[in-house]
Amino acid sequence: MLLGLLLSVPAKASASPDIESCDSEGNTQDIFDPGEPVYIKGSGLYPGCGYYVYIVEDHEPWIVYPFGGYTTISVLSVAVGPLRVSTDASGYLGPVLIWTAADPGSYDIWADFEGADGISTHRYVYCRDDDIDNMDVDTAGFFVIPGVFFGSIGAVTALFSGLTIKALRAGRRGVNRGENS
Ligand SMILES: [Ca+2]
Ligand SMILES: [Ca+2]
Repeated sequence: MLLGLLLSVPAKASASPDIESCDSEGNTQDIFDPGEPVYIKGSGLYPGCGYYVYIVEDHEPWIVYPFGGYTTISVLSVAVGPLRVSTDASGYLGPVLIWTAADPGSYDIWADFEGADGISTHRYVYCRDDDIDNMDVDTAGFFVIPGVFFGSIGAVTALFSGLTIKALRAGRRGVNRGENS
């Protein structure tokens, strides 16, 4: 009975396929420094199959075929790809290097299913056989921003704090002098 149920499940290894931006060791990472390498990992995908991976500028909304206005490659701004990747026999993917040096911006990742014998697919069309990395940092799958940007804000804040403290100290000294005279 249990075996029958197991055999009847669809080809995908998991009910919730997932691809994710990550580091070289497969740890999920959604914020990168410019120039940092971006990797992809996946689970619950079609086992032993190929996907064409694209990094695209953050897109909204992703509309799955065959709903009206469904998302195709023509409305996407491709930053990297396609890069053909393969899943293992259990439907896992990567970590695979997909971008050697990231540029600043907000991005989604699209894994466009290549198709397999007996499975219909739609290349260049976002359909149910595909998967996306989306909505992790606001509406984007990942975000690339210079760490030094935050560093500068911190430095400016520290500078102003220092000036404020100096002014307060000077004021206090003035008060003290006034008291002393
Ligand atoms: Ca998005
Ligand atoms: Ca992500």
